[in-house]
Amino acid sequence: MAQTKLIIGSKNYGSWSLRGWLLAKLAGLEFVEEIIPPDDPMMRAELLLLSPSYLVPCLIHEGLRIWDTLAIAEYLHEIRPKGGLLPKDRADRARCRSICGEMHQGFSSLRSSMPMNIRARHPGFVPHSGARADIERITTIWRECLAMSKGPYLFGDLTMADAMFAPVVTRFVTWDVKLESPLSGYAQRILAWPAMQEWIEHARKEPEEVPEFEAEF
Ligand SMILES: N[C@@H](CCC(=O)N[C@@H](CS)C(=O)NCC(=O)O)C(=O)O
Repeated sequence: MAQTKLIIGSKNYGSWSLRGWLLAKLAGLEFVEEIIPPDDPMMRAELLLLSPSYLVPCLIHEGLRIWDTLAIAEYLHEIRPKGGLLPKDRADRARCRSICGEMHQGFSSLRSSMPMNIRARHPGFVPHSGARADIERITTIWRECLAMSKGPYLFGDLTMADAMFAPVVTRFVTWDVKLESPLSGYAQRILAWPAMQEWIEHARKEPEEVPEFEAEF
């Protein structure tokens, strides 16, 4: 049988890649990763041909290509229904899907003005009003979920929602967004998730630097 592959971009800058990778880990999928280095145009051109949208992540499983993070999450839930990607309770599943959808299509101010850059630190950064509104909504989501589930993760055990919001946790570290309890504890638990630790360690060692993502905003 053909090898399962996950095509991803930079581990330091690629927030969608991180989500796809965490989802595959959460599902317990065995896969090889194929990394498109941000600074090698030939390699990028070749590998991106594998992804119909020219975007990463793209999962290749049993001859199928799944090229959108939310579609990957739902596909993984279909092939690993007991993998815990979605909560057991129907109402929780509905809320989990709703907040994943919100993360997938929204928070554009935060995403554009505070990009993921695991290695970088911007102490004292002041987000603009659009990003502040996004932070407010994200922290409200986390607070409500943790209050309902009692933690330790958004829906008790880890689910696709934690993978979808994990890059936001790293953004909050990079851009010095201060969190109070219980959100600070939640952020710490996401950072301590062994799969996150593995990703962060690789991101720190990644040699490539993309100047446009290194700029101060
Ligand atoms: N909605 C897409 C977004 C994916 C996306 O924007 N990926 C970025 C990198 S994180 C990308 O591939 N950009 C083009 C490139 O890197 O060449 C998804 O859910 O997967």
